[in-house]
Amino acid sequence: MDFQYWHPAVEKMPRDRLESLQLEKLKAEVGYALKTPFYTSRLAAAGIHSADDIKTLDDLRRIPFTTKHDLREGFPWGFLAIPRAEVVRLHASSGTTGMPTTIYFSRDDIKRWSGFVARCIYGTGCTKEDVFQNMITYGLFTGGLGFHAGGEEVGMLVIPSGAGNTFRQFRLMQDFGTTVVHATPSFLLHVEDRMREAGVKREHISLKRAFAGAEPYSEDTRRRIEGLLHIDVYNSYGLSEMNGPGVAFECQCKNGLHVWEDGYIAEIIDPDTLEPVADGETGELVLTVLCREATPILRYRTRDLTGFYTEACPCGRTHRRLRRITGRSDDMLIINGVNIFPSQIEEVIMGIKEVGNNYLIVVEKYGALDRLTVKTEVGPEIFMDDSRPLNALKERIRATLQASISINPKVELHEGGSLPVSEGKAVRVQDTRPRDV
Ligand code: DLL
Repeated sequence: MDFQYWHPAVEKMPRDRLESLQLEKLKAEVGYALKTPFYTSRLAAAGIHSADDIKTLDDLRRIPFTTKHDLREGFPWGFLAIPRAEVVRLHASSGTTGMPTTIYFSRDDIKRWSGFVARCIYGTGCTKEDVFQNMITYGLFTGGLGFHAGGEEVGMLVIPSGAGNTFRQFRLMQDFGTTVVHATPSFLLHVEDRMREAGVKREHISLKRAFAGAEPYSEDTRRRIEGLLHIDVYNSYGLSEMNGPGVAFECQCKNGLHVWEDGYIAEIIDPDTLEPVADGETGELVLTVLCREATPILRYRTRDLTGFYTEACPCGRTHRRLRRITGRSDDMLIINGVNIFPSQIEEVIMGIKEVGNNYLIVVEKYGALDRLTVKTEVGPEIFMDDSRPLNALKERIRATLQASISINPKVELHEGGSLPVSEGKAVRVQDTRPRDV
């Protein structure tokens, strides 16, 4: 196979040089961190007062972990390391109520991030001849603008179609000869379903590749999409705290995600003991950003469960590969690519006075997409046999939830005392989606 590298000297850099580069960048990043209110005190408590206190890569372990909770506590400016006037963009994590986690970028940060995404895209064999339809949400979510900029950097013709509106997507594919798409894996399956309904045949479109990520999916799902659409599907991993997409990506070998170690330091820890796991074992991924000056984030607990492949990749890249993410060490749900915590749903429904005390969150597959149903009990003042106020209440709950979590749920109302009550810890979430990762 002819492998294609965006930045061969970096992608195939010998490990010792790569690690020296990481140390240099880590020191710079600690320097930025010491300009933020949050890390100034956090690092001082760990005995780190200047970038020179970091002498080897092992010194990373002296730095305490950073959590999503810390980021929320630091909202809005606690993690900002540069003057506000030097910030050119912000992104915030999807679906969070109250205090979102917000990441700021300088102009150079955006350039570096686009470079990493371009590296991912080019490494799958794309060139400037390709037509790239970015079928993912634009806006505060990083998937849209992140891939958009990376695609332009490669020189592809980028169609900013955004997510949804399947029929328009087919139109665009046919009108402009789209060769590459980016979407969540569930949206890709949905597109395929709709294609058949719309009578669009495989030979009517020129699709060759897809980038699929932002939510977990299995190898079987990848194969299914590849078989149905006759394309190559590449797994794409990232998170808003680490810029967004472009953290780890599959190369043409499609066997594990290369983490760009000149941009990020990846550690795998045991989520209970917080100690590193043995090489190749599964644990929680912890990431340190090495390519951002505006919002340095050190040793971020991603909560994503994965492990490293220990063998070298035939493509010749020296950056280590992560296995497919198999789940999370917290209760965050990813519904059609949108992240939400059950507590956010609880906060909304419990704020509605007619809602009773018990509720159940059901997540299931509905066709290719995910469907969220929120079942709540109603208080005794609501009569279950009068449908008008019931329907109005249902609609109010639905609209309030949608406004706050960016997902349109189905709402069911149940009589007080009729939803199952568990004896021990309340079971509030029933996630029946197949988990065959
Ligand atoms: O999902 C960034 C992104 C955009 C990645 C487009 C890939 C493509 P967040 O909204 O902050 O950012 O969600 C990050 O999504 O911690 C994982 O739990 C999950 N996730 C992302 N990619 C994958 C993947 C974007 N390939 C959270 N496999 C992460 C499994 C994934 N889970």
